[in-house]
Amino acid sequence: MMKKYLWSFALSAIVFAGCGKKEEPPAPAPAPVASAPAPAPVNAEEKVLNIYNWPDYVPEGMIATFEKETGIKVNYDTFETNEALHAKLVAGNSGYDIVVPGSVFAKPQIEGGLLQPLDKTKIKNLSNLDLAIMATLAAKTDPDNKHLVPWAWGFTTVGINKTKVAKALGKMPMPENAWDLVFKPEYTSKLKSCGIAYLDSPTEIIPVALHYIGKDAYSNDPADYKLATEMLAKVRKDVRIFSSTMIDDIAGGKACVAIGWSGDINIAAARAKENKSKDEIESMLPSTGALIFFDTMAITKDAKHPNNAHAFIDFYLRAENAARMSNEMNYPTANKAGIPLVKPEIAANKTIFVDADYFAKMIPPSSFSNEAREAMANAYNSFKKGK
Ligand code: N2P
Repeated sequence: MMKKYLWSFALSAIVFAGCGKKEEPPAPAPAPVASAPAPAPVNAEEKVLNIYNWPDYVPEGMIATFEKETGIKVNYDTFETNEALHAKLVAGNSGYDIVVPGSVFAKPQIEGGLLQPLDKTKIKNLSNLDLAIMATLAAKTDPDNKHLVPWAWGFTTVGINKTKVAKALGKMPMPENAWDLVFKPEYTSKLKSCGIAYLDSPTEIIPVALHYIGKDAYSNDPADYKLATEMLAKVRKDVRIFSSTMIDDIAGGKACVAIGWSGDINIAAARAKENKSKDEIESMLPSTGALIFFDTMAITKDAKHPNNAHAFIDFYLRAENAARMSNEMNYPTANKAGIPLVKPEIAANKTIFVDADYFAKMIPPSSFSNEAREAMANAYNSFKKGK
């Protein structure tokens, strides 16, 4: 059953470029010399690694395990939006060795020389990755998979507090298309009483709005952004929160309906249960599809600790670590070797590992030109300001 969704990637993948590199025969070992000087250390880097990732994405204790095994001290910081990470990379000297952009942003970052090619000889666990996903990334984002290694994938969708939404809607039935709950005035005017939250990022909201009005979610045409913001303007007064703390906002009851990320909505659901809330929280599968994202690890062009960065990427790619990410963070892994280690209840959760049928409906990521992103940010900011 798990195979089904993986195969659907194969359908969307263009070609499998066979990367069968020829192995060089190992060089013969040099004869020992009595007074040979001590060899220079292979890794002369200071034992530090600076990682910049999204919040709520790394299983508890995983970083500590890496530190213990390697003696490398990890400084782990988080960012809430692709825009925030991108601004740091463009400014340069971010201090970070590993960053985890969404593929929509990774593409311009690669093209802009902000990320360095990986030394694949240092990442033996690359072979654990799903070839179909890697082929998709190569075709759309990172030719020959030179720079990026998937951290996780997931989708942007609608999350609801079922209990509160049912109450706020009263006699009105749930719409067939869950996007109506956040974009259609008939619904938003009712749901504003229990709280509507949007992710606070132009490149999260404008693409879903474009999708909702039947445009290409990755349109680079500012005229389309105008149409999207015209639609959004009609519900602006009903949106309570532009959130960068979505898990807390949903689990803590500040929002009953949200545009959020699939795994985070599932984390909120689990957190509400832990807190003994009677409300049921659900990550929806809108009938017209949700927007897929791939978040990818990459090494910055000016990384001071590239060897340590490669060591961490290889560590994260161990099957058991990839599976822990899925099990604890509720996002599907692109690590094929890790799939058999995913807990049955996570593997069976259709809002984490979606069925092939639904997968086929989802919108794969693409990217935007720098000009398009600027126009989108302007459109988004004027939407946000208007009330
Ligand atoms: C963080 C999830 C980030 C997903 N928990 C969106 N890139």
